[in-house]
Amino acid sequence: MKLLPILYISVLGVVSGSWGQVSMRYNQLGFSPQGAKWIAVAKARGDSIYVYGAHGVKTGTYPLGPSQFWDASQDSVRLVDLSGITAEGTYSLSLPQSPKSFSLEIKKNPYRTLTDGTLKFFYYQRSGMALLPEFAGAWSREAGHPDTQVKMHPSSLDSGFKSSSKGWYDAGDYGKYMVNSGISVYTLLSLYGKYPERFRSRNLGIPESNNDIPDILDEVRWNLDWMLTMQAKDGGVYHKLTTLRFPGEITPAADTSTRYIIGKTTTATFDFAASLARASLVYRPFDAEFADRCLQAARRAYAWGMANPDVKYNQPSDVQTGQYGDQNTMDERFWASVEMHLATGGKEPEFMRNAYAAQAIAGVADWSRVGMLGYFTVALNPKIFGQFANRAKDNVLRVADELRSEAKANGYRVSIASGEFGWGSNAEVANQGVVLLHAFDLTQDSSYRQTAQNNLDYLLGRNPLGISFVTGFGTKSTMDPHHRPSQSDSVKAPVPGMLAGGPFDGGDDVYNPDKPNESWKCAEYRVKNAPAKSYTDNHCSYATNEVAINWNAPLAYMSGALEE
Ligand code: 9MR
Ligand code: 9MR
Repeated sequence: MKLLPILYISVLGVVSGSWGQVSMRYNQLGFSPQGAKWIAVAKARGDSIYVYGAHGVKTGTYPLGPSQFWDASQDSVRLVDLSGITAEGTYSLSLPQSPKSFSLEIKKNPYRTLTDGTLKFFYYQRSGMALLPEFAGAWSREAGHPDTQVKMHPSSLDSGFKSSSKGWYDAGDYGKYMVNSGISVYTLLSLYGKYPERFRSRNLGIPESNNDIPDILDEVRWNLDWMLTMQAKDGGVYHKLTTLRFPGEITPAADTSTRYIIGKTTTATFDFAASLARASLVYRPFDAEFADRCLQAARRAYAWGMANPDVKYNQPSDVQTGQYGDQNTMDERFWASVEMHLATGGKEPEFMRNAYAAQAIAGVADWSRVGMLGYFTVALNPKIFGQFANRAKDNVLRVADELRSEAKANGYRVSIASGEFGWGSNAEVANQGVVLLHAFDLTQDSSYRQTAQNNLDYLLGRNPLGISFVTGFGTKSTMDPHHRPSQSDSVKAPVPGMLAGGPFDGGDDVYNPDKPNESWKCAEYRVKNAPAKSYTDNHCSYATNEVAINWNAPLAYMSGALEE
């Protein structure tokens, strides 16, 4: 007995000494029986890997592909294709003569729970509601931010107080931001619109689960109800609702500083118009009165946006919360025009005229670039958009083709290029996946779908860090995100189902010895010239480890689309 610990240590020594660096990076949630199964192997010795099935029975030996270097991570990996293995089960993977083994799952619908988990995240972000244990489990908490008496900041051009309750917290902070709400709501509604039958009876375990409306729509409604409160009498839409500065690492209920409605902008107004126009279509079969309200509100917002085409966000000097500032309002105008055209059945030619005067650039979408959302809508609805649908389809395919070739240039098979690692790079990967899935819908060319799957594999483990960036999902996943509810509760595990922002070497959150008063910042974590490795799983890191509604939404879209 006494000898055992010594033996154990010496075995460990062998592992880390000669084999510690070997790693296999792959989707930690596993693969479906018929799906492609690519594993990236780093620091391999030899040219093949061994795969064992149940009871250690050898399934086969699989060859490693050529070594591929990626400038974004400054490392090389070799790919192995296990797609030939189609029987469900848990497999063990190892290299010849290596004591280290890795476990891989093949099962039906491996991403179903991920879809539900990423959607449930929005429930955990609810403002103005207590999260009860029956729905929130260990992450139950008191209500915070009732927002029934929100102060109008002078920048809103209104005065007094307004009730503006419900809505989702944007991210790791407790603000509610209109620009970011627009793309998040739209992405979830378009996921539902694409696969209504998939979501009809899915139970997310939220307070509304027992009503007759699909849970995903109940969840989105929580935020739509808030958005509707943010419209001014003249139709314009306020930019955000936050405190003047970011609160400390406290629970929602403890954050009792005065909240303000701040700014009124063209981008917020068009984003509101676009997403509420879409909501009017999606909710009509369930609640015609609500659908009418959404369309009315969208019309008024749209008219304000056309009459006030260039009101940009200027952060007032007493405000320090997120800006979501955007210098270009044309893509928002385009997107809103397209959604208004669809929502009104193509019967009011003015919307389409305005859309095509707007000249939006087609590129991967994010909160500031929403042109692609409009192109999706046009391309998918040829009956309404006529000749424009083909042009829009060309735009989508052009971007998708670039992504598909980019993905072949690195051994992780991910479509993000080294120059595209910004704040929230994981969301860029997910939004690229959304483009690829639309390209697949428009052509049925399965190579687009496979590239989207590759991006999902990247987020769930086939990346230079070998980590799943989704909390609670995978064998080694993000544990310490910049997310105030997770930081301030007593549960060790973070709220599940959240996508971390991901690798980025901007270093906004890195401690600089010249600024000793910023002692709360992170120790240096960046890897020189390797943005894809510049990540730290520490709550200090809002530039790489925060979570956000506009990052989870495209992940939910990808997971929902790829689950069957
Ligand atoms: O928590 C804030 C996060 O949501 C923002 O993305 C980030 C950048 O604006 O700022 C975070 O808040 C920090 C604040 O700017 C300075 N004090 C420390 C806060 C928490 O790290
Ligand atoms: O997602 C936003 C990113 O594109 C910006 O570079 C960054 C700094 O302005 O802000 C991000 O958005 C944050 C927002 O301003 C406040 N809530 C947290 C968001 C995610 O970090």
